[in-house]
Amino acid sequence: MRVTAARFLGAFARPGGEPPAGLPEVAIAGRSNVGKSSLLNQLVGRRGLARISATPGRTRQLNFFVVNERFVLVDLPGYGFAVGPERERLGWGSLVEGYLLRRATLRGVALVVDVRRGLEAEEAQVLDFLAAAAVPAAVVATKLDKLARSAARAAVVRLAGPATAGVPVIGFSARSGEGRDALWRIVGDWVAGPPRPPRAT
Ligand SMILES: Nc1nc2c(ncn2[C@@H]2O[C@H](COP(=O)(O)OP(=O)(O)OP(=O)(O)O)[C@@H](O)[C@H]2O)c(=O)[nH]1
Ligand SMILES: [Mg+2]
Repeated sequence: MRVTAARFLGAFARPGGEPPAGLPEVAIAGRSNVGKSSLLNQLVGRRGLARISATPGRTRQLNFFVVNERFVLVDLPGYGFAVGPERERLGWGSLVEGYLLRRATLRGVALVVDVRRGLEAEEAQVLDFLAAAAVPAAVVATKLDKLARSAARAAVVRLAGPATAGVPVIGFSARSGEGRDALWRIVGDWVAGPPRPPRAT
């Protein structure tokens, strides 16, 4: 994908307050501080587009970015930061869950995991949630550059399993750009593909 233009559309923190549904959207999900915003910046090739934070859990809103005036990338707040022990929801709350369930223009979700941590209970929960909501997903194992090449490859291979059945798994590094083309192929297919079927309820 050649990105010729990318612009910030806005940040939205109120359920139902998103911009009007228009262009196809692809959301980037994952736990706090995993590297979602860095991945988005690497994808579009604009270093400072999405804000990178050293403090986990900084992104509290849904941030919308229009790419090539053709589709929208949505940087979601991270989960797993404000989760109290009694909360079985992901700590995302109704804002993100409502968006994922109801956004008619949502075409797919890239679930970002740290290649060194792999899939944990929360990631399995997110994949279940997306499958139940009929949203296509991909698992993107990021920070590949933190491991030696062979260890990184082995860690990505280990992500294949029951939790990721039917879900593409790719390695990525926001630092080196590895995996960028593979992720663009997936995103491009989603964006060019059919819209989400209307919800039954
Ligand atoms: N080495 C390396 N560091 C990375 C990579 N991706 C992200 N980081 C670092 O990880 C930290 C968190 O990155 P962010 O992109 O802000 O993570 P985030 O998931 O958007 O974080 P929140 O929005 O706070 O949930 C930053 O210090 C980044 O520089 C990567 O591929 N390689
Ligand atoms: Mg972020």
